[in-house]
Amino acid sequence: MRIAFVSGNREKLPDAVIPLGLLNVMESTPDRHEKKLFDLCFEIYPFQAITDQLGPFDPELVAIGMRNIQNAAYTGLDSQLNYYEELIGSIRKITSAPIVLGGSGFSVMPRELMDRLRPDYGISGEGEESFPQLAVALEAGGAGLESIGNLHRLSDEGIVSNPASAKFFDLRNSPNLDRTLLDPRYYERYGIDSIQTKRGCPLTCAYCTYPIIEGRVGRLREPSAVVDEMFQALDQHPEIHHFFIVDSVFNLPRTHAKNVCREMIARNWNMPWTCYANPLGFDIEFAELAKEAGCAGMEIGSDSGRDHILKRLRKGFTTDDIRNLHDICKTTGVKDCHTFILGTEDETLEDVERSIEFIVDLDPYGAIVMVWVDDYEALDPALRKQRLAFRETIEARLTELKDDFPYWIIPPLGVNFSSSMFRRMRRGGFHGPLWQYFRLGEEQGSNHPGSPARAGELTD
Ligand code: B12
Ligand code: SF4
Repeated sequence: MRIAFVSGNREKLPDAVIPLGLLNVMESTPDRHEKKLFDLCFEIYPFQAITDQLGPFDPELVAIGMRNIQNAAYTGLDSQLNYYEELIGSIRKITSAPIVLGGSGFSVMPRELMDRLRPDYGISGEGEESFPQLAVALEAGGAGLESIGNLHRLSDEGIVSNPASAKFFDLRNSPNLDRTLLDPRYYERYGIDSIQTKRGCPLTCAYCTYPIIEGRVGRLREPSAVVDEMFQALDQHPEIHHFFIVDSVFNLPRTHAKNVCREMIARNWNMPWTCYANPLGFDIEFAELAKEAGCAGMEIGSDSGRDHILKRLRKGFTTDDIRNLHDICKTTGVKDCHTFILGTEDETLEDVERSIEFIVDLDPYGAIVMVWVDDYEALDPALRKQRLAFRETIEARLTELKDDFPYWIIPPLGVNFSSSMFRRMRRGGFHGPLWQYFRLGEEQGSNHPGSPARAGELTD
């Protein structure tokens, strides 16, 4: 079969990120198929580009990767859905090949997206096994479709969704990823690469969608295979300056994380990297190993400065655990950046105020302050209306505070978070998460390029 793999993602904030998931699916699809990657990230006219490029390839199956349904400020569900609708429409104009949607964005609400976007098929969750099975079933005229895990399809009776397969993908069977297939502009312009060391998060935070995408069952890659892939990526793209470990939480299980760090140290890895970390299971040995292995910083989903909210969100940790993590980071010199989400369901303005006080008192190296947006708001106008007024009040409070904390990142207000500022900082040679640079001035004198003042020069 001739299979077109189309990466629809065009988001460039906080970085343009390689289509790692789609590449995994493509490389897991047997080579007897003719496969080609089409990436719309850097296309100025994406619909025209896909029409021009897909036509000559004449695909028999089109697999679209939908990484996000939200934008970077979590305000963009409507426009993302309209974009994908138009993308599917453009593809339909030039080919009658069946269209399959997949990816993390699709997996968050597969049935709603099948209904709204009307692709022929959708696969939620991991695609390494189910997508090749779909190709085989389609070659056989549709035989076996009903046994493909997490397959969604349109039928006369509505949307038919198969249950998930009994087994998750064994990461030890991960394909060797050929990054020469990727658009070099990811590396030339952003200098960042993505690496996955494991899948599955055992925790049960209330709002979290990650288990729908990659499950709760932990599956580890061999540390040597991870570091081999990092070195291979560097060989293929010497413009890489930074790696992001995309695991939902790198330090759980901590033995695995420590072993990955030990492998990097043993092999003299010397390029900076960032990961997500969790206050649970965070210890000084991990922080020290990470630092020695080149960790430039860790991002922590701390979420709230109120214990009863952390409990309601089922985070499994308390504000004391957040403080403990921060203290360890300070002692070991690991930069910590905490994301706080203000105004989650049932939160009062008093809770919001106390959380803000907590952030000020904790004084982490970086703070990303978000305001809660429910993915379903775009599909439910009544819910959106009800939430909007509360969000606006919180945003007004953050507007009052922003000048006192010039290094806070406040995406809904565009504070330290705008395409023009990011573009200039990237051009100025700043790689990886930009929060790492916003307080360098405090450490090294305000003329350092990373000082808020200097970073300010790089903004509008
Ligand atoms: C790491 C990460 C980041 C890092 C990325 C760093 C980097 N250099 O790569 C950072 C912090 C920069 C980031 C930013 C954003 N992220 Co993010 N991110 C993740 C995370 C944790 C892992 C993504 C990843 O690489 N996974 C590894 C790959 C291998 O898995 P995958 O892409 O899911 O692919 C698998 C399946 O989805 C499927 N699949 C993929 N494509 C296809 C295609 C077909 C046809 C099929 C059949 C299957 C299939 O098979 C793949 C292999 O199993 C996910 C959550 C999660 N646990 O998935 C969120 C996630 C993808 N992010 C999300 C969002 C919203 C964003 C932002 C828009 C907002 C933000 N947080 O700032 C930006 C956008 C960035 C951009 N340019 O697109 C959402 C997307 C869903 C949504 N609600 O819109 C997620 C799911 C988190 C969430 N909130 O639920 N992110
Ligand atoms: S720790 Fe992170 S990935 Fe795991 S359930 Fe909680 S929010 Fe989701």
